[in-house]
Amino acid sequence: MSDFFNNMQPLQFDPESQDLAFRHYNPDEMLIGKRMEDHLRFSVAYWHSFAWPGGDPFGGQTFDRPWFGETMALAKLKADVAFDMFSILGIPFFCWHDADIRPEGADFKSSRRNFEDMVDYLALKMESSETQLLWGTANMFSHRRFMSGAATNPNPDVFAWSAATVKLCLDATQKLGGENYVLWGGREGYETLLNTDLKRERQQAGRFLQMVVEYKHKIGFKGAILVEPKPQEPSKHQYDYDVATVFGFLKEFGLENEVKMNIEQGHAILAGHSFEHELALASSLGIFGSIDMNRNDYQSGWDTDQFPNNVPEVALAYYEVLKAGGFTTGGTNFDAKLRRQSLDPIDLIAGHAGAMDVCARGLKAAAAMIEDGTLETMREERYANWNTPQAKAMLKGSLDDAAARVEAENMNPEPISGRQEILENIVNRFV
Ligand code: XLS
Ligand code: NI
Ligand code: NI
Repeated sequence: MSDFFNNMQPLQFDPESQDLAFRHYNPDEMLIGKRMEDHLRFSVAYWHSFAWPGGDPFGGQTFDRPWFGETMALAKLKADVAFDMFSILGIPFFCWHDADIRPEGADFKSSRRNFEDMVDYLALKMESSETQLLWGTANMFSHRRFMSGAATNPNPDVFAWSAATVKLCLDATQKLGGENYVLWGGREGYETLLNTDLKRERQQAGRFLQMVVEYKHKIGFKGAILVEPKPQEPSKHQYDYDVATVFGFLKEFGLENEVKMNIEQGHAILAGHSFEHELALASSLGIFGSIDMNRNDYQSGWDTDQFPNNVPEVALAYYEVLKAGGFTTGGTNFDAKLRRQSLDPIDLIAGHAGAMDVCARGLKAAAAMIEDGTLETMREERYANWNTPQAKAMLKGSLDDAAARVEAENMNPEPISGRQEILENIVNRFV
């Protein structure tokens, strides 16, 4: 136990509270047959809350945390504070990158030792905590050695370093009982095609992912391997652009039954989609895994990683999650950071607590829309004519068959209203 949060007690569910409390997030509340906590499966991102110094492109560190610095003692203090926050929030999961939890060593070996010692320390902390590991991942984008990519690097030694890093992180994820392993390829892309062999780089990335899956099976890791799509930032163009692009990539390398998606709200927007589009598409392709629930600023156009605060948006996202059958190994990870002026310990708690409430409201609305059923009924009715034997047979027939039927039945299809406004009005009853 550290004194960073000044002995703050766990937050309670109290809809009337004028103080810091959950007004909507009530872990035990039942919604369509499941506890709210088990629907949402919230997770804290170690990197934003405990490793990020508050910098922006025009200025450096604004946060003054007592654990900043590259020593093992400070890394342990950081972990103590993290677990204090997990218990104040009653958060069921957390996520890390290797670089968030351990000090960087002088070479690979010493970084590995630091990492393994910190994994043991986290295991110890987890013994006396309710918080489990949602996923682990490797930071293969911050250090300058990854400046030209990890698996897609023109230098094969960086590929090797990356392979060694993921191996280590998968072992650690398994050791800590992690439910998933995530790969986000921040620099798996390019700045200019003038210096880039795109064909070769995609092959390298595909082989790398196959090697990760092979290793997962070798060690018997039971969790899911998840890829997190993002179109750009930091690279000008990233190969894991969006769900559709990654699905094509998985098919090409025979991985479509091995890898699922970790879909981030802000990344969906950067790719020119809505969050619910990416969720619905992943679900329809059988590759829906988990979500990173953090929004962008709609004016700045960058991945600003803000806590969610828009209930109608969040409701439509959870509507798709529920229609997909809900999370299995996945969850709702707040890959979100405070604004750089939010300096105080209380800001960290309030940021997460508020986001948990926003998600709870969204989930309640989504569950109510499912239970009400009107939206789904209207959607199904729109396709009702496809249930006729003639319509079903048409998909097995030829262009000739269809053409013959048009003339034989003297068809003259009349357009039918799509009822978008009516549907949006129905959604508005619930949010
Ligand atoms: C960055 C990504 C990153 C991943 C984990 O935009 O969202 O934080 O979630 O590497
Ligand atoms: Ni992101
Ligand atoms: Ni993310």
